[in-house]
Amino acid sequence: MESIFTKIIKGDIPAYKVAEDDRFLAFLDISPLQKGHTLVVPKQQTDYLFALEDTLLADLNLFAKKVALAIEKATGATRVGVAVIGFEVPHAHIHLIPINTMDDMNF
Ligand code: DGP
Repeated sequence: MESIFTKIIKGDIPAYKVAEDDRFLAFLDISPLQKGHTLVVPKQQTDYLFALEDTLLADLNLFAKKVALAIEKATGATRVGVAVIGFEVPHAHIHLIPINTMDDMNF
């Protein structure tokens, strides 16, 4: 079954896209913990982040780094926090959350 993120990747449901290439997509989280909270996903549907093949996982992280630096610049945040949760949506993803203090990461 298609995940909600696959539907976003295919353009079947809308999302605010932050960055995209042929293998990865970054878009704003629908329930942001902070302004600029972004999800980075592989276009290939895989349930769990750590089930990704090594090269794809490594490249996803490099893509996430570029997005994180851009978020940092755009929001003026001190840091971009990284979270891997994956309870709600069974499609590998990384949360990038702009933060200024540890309290910003409370969830
Ligand atoms: P988790 O699987 O627990 O890492 O949480 C999934 C995140 O995905 C959660 O922060 C909300 C977000 N999310 C769920 N559905 C949608 C959607 O349709 N659009 C967008 N942009 N984000 C979504």
